[in-house]
Amino acid sequence: FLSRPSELGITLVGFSGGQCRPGTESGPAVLTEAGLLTQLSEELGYTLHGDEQVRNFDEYQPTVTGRDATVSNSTPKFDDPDVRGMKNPRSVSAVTEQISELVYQQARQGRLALTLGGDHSIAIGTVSGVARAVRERCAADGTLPESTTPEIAVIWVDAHADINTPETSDSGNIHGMPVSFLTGLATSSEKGVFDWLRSEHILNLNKLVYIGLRDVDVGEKKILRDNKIKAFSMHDIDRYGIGKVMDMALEYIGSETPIHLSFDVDALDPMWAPSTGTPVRGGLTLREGDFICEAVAESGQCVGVDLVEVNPRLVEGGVSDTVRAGVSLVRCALGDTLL
Ligand code: HAR
Ligand code: MN
Ligand code: MN
Ligand code: MN
Repeated sequence: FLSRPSELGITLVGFSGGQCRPGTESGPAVLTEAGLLTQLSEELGYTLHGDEQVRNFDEYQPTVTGRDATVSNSTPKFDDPDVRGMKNPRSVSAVTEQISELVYQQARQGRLALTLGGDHSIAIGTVSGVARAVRERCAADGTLPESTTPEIAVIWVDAHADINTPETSDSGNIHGMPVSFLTGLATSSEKGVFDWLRSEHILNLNKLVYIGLRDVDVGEKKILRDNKIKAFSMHDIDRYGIGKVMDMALEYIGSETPIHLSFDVDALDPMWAPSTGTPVRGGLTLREGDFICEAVAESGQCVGVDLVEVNPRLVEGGVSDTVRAGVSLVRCALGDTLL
């Protein structure tokens, strides 16, 4: 199909404004300090392109008042009052608009777009950028086989569904909403608040597959049901095993559709990944997480990968576990094999 590209387009996004716990802005730094990018080039043989320096979106970060402090939304560095209950709406919109363009520029050249976050709000940028690039490459220049679907599929691996609309969200944290904006379930015409999203950025609701869900809000469950969204919860993984779940997920997507994998590290059980803002017990083992990534890589359909929600500020002793897990997940998603 898309034969494994040897070129990687990297975007390192130090950003935490999609939620209230400072720390995820250091996620890309700790992952790269652990040697992830070096391993990708030296061991897996990728040529790296793009933004290999971490972009710290400092001017868009909410004010941090101290270690583990809750961000005071009343004193952001960036003047950014709530809109429809959303916290830091202009900051998240501005940052994700930039990410979308950066990721698009990588993906349009046929590079696999790897993004390290950052909280999960950044996927508004990554998924929209990859979706636009694939649509364009299918329409225009024959750089993809003719049978390729001009739309991407997204495999969203997470304890959470992240599909709240501003109206259904209890928290107002935008990292709980990216899927609703990406699929057009939520829209905004407020100036500077996701008004940059166009039809070429949008993900089809029937091309979305969840894996690992176990903490889904009541309003989100209704959205999943009403829209018949494909979801494999932890219950399904218990019932079928991760091997069968991946077979079903990939069959649902079909073999001609490019896949973007958006992996929230909190999909893993906190036993494996404790340093994350909203840990939920009863999650994936590290091997189940790695298997998901391996299966996506093996499909040959992968065009984009995100790893998000690594927060080195939380759980002092657990940071290295979480970072090691993150490194392993990304390596597997990029085609590393056990033998
Ligand atoms: N559903 C809750 C909310 O919307 C919690 C979302 C937590 N999200 C993440 N990303 N950690 O998956 O606020
Ligand atoms: Mn998430
Ligand atoms: Mn999550
Ligand atoms: Mn919850």
